[in-house]
Amino acid sequence: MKVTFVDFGRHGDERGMLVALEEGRNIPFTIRRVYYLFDTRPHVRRGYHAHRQLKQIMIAVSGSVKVHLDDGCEVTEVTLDSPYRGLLLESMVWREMSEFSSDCVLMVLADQLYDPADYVRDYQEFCTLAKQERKS
Ligand code: T46
Repeated sequence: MKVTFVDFGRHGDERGMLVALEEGRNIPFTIRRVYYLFDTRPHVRRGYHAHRQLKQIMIAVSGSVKVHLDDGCEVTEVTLDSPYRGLLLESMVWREMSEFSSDCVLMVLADQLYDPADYVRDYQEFCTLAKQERKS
């Protein structure tokens, strides 16, 4: 599966907790964009796409969310519920996010600027491309 959990060091003391995300140290790519999803409505499922090139790390900095993942070979579902655990997604992974808690803030670090042409939104096309990638 082209996804990996990444655990971040926690700097805690009597005042509370702090996590630092640093390019090339605990983030294995150049951070070119950061965005976050919040105030997601109940029962919403979103995503339904893969990326041709983009790599990302998702972190539930607050609350929790389920992520359905499919790399064309394997399908799995994980829960993100920790501000010190990220999920690294390589390119060509189909993702669907669901069961957002009302307090969920899902922060995403990406190695490219926003580019709608990088999205594969048709599942059949994704399966074909993933198969071609495996053969090459
Ligand atoms: C992903 C999951 C986790 C922008 O203008 N700039 C951006 O950088 C992004 C990510 C989105 N947008 C606009 C495009 C849409 O009008 O924001 C709107 C919502 O984006 P989208 O429908 O793509 O949201 P999700 O939740 O389906 O997917 C997003 C990311 O697009 C995607 O890369 O992996 O979050």
